[in-house]
Amino acid sequence: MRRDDNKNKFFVIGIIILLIIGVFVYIKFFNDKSPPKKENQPLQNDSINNSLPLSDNSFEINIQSYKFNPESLRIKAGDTVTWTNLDIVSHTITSDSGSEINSPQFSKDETYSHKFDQKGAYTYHCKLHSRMQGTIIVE
Ligand SMILES: [Cu+2]
Repeated sequence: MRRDDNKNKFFVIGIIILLIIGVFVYIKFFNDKSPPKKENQPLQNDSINNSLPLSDNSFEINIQSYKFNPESLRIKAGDTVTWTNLDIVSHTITSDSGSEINSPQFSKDETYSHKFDQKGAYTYHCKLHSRMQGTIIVE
């Protein structure tokens, strides 16, 4: 009777130890196998370089990774420039002079357009990120 009790005890303890080891091995295996966490960002495989004019009097500048692309653009008086924000954060297009260009904050996939009627060199920046700088030269 007593011998059987001990046998059962060891049997149960053995099962518990095996279960603990099993769970431990399973967790380790599962963690190693789990793929790296995905960022909550859509993939952007179609990174088109849009520095080409859209038409004769319309140009596009992409904002990506806190940079204007192209940073410097040469256009003619009467041309329109459209900035497209590809970053997940908002940006602005703001003239260094304080006039000419003064966009509101616009967020991902939103655009801002401005028509340049006067010749000149227009330097601009992002109000939220002062290191973002660009130039539009209107001839
Ligand atoms: Cu910005």
